Amino acid sequence: MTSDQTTTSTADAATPTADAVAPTVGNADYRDSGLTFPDGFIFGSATASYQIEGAANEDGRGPSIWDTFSHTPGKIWNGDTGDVADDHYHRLESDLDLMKELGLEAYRFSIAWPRIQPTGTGPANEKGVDFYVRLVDGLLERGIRPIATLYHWDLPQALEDKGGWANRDTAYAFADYARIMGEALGDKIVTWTTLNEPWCSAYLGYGSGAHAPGRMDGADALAAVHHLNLAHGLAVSALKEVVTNNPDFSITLNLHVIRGEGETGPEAIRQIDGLANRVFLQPLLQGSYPEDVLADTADVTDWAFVLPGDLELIHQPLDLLGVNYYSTTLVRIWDGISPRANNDGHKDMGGSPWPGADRVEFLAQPGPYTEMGWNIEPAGLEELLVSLHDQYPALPLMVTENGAAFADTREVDVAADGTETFAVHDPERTDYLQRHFTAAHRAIARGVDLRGYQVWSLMDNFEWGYGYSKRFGIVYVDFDTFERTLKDSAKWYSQLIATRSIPAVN
Ligand code: GCO
Repeated sequence: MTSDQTTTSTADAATPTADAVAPTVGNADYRDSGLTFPDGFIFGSATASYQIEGAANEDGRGPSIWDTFSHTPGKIWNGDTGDVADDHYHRLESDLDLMKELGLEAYRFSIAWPRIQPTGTGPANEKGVDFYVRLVDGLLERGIRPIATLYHWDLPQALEDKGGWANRDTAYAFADYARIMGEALGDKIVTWTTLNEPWCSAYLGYGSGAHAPGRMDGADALAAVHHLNLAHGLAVSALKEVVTNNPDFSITLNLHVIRGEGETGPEAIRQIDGLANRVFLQPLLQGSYPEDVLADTADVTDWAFVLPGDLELIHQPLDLLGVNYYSTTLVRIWDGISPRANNDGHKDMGGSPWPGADRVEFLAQPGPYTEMGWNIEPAGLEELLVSLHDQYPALPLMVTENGAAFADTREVDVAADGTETFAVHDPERTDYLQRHFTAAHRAIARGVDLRGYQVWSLMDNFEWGYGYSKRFGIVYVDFDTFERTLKDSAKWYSQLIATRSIPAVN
């Protein structure tokens, strides 16, 4: 896919087209409409198992680290848990119908490992496998491409009890689980994603303590980084042995778009880029760890957990790289005197998600902001996609998550004839999506091989440490009745999918 294949039409002559606008000028306006996406570009939406399924104790599912963590007092806003979540497990058919109604071309979901292997090892739990077979068959019947993620953070608790991702054995257990799923669904899945955001699993789970399992140890976090990378490589190899339909193999990373402030900015960027981005990209795509990261973290760990041969196992050919993008990061080196700024966008539970980078400060950034307090900067998405393409020109990309939380409320709209319907007017989310789809389109126009875009999220759900307090969905969920209501942004997105062209927002 090149810019030649991208057609640009202008619905409104006053609206600049991608080609007419100078790329990446600050935040620019990024409110183009009428931009048309290339044929084959896949519009979809994403969710994750623990965030939507519920049915935590049904059909043989074992406990995951998120069950344990969410049931630990003080870890989650309001004491919320994923026990019931969106009750998606019981509402599968109607949720599939909803996806069809929206016109989704793809659905990115994750498989709950503890439904498949309740203790993380051993034979498959057939009822758990069956749920995902029904999900995938239901998607295919409706003409929706299944994009399956094997791990979106719900590690079986029994594996955590043996050391979790800090233990090398977990990587091998993951490959066995991948093989089970490859055997069950290996003729149906079009894109296999091994891991979602290993940055979060490693650093928030084992460093900062903001995510399950809530450990706070820099050495464990770095061991987790390596074992997650290894798990990815082993899983791709295992899947390749059993699948029969020539799918794409991928991983999804939450790469950080990092800006620096002042003269120490470049050094701070180097350190955070190493820990956040290069410690994943380089082993996955080039088969080595960045020397500067090994040096920066030498006081935290000796990296003895990297065994001979590991990097070859990690460095598997990738068909697609999944990119999750929400906002940017601003850093500099702390002067050691003033209070140290810590605005890295994650819940502060006491530990650090940045082992070895103790002198880096995370600065507050200019708004506007989403309900998460994250700055809205569509230019960052364009910049990220273009820079990945420049570094790895042969690697196709897909936006596997982008979206925003806002404080939505459901209202009753009364039509002229007196008919009452629920409605959720969420202009901020539509505006956010319009700007980020524009950014994606501009990246395509600059030659990026971008294959699709999965909006986060299909429906409001359990937002990890923030529980149900943050609504990311394009579909509103009433957490008492579980009734689903299309937000205005969902209707806007439907129109985008139907026309393949960014609709204007009034
Ligand atoms: C992530 C996860 C999602 C989140 C979303 C909003 O990227 O953190 O993949 O599960 O819900 O990103 O924080």
